Amino acid sequence: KMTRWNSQESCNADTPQENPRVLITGGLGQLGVGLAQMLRNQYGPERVILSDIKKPPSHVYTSGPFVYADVLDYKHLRELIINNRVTWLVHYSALLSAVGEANVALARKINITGLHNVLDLALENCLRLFVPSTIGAFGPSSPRDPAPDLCVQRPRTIYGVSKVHGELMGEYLHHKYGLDFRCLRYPGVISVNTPPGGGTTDYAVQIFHDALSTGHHECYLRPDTRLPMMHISDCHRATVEFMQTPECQLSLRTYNIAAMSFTPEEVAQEIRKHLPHLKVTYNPDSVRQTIADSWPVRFDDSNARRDWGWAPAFGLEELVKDMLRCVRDKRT
Ligand code: AKB
Repeated sequence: KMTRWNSQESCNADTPQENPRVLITGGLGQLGVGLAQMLRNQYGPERVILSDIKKPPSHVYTSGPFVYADVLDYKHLRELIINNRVTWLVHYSALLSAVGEANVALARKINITGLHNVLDLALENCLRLFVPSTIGAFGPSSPRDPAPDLCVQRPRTIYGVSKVHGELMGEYLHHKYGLDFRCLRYPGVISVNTPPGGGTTDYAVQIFHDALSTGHHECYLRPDTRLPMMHISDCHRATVEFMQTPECQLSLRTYNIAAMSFTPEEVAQEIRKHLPHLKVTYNPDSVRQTIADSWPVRFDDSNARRDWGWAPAFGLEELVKDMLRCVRDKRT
């Protein structure tokens, strides 16, 4: 591997950032396609490359460039970055919390070894690097209501451990070598078109599909489990706005972003305003309940609001209305 680790050279601001060329890893997960769409609307379809190790559905091929890329293959990633003159890298490739606990070795490989490859490449090529973190980067000893940006972080999942590692490595490389590392801690993200895969917050997506199909949702969390959540369009907008913020405005490199916090019972109540017959039964699963109990119930995102103007557009009421409309449209 070629890295700057041993050199005194640091990344400087000579990489043009106004009209970026973007590579998104793990692009076929919950977040990649929507983010690519938002970036392509601003910068043009050809400037945003989606990548993953899976075969995409045909609409992904037609909306802009897609390439196969495995984050564990350093040389191939390097080739992609150089050949396409990439200037921004969005690293979405990761195993989520619940699936990570079921496969710790694989989670360690993808979430930590994959991240190391991406950090090295970003440093070597002076890229602006975005790595998402999460409410999962906190643990039972963290302040939970609210969790501030800077506090004790002792997560008890491999997902959380890998995310804290990512936050710390990125910040270290920023301070030591000037890497333009940017990280947002996402809440649970609620989306229709691309389902989440193997997270602890996934119930909050499934409940909308169940409400409109069988009218019955069996929830794997207790009714009073409160977690921070966000509509996917707020999540994409936060990411784009954060990536566009001039470096001099950032007092931190890792920010919490918040929109709302709710419990399964509260979201069910809000859905019942539109579908009064929704039935929810509770059958807490020990892995996901334990994970959720160790996560913050609320995020303090005051630094993001102050430094780069973060403000969510969706609260619970707007989220429920929009989700029901989108799930309905998808079913017809
Ligand atoms: C998960 O539940 O694992 C993710 C997350 C909150 O990071 N959605």
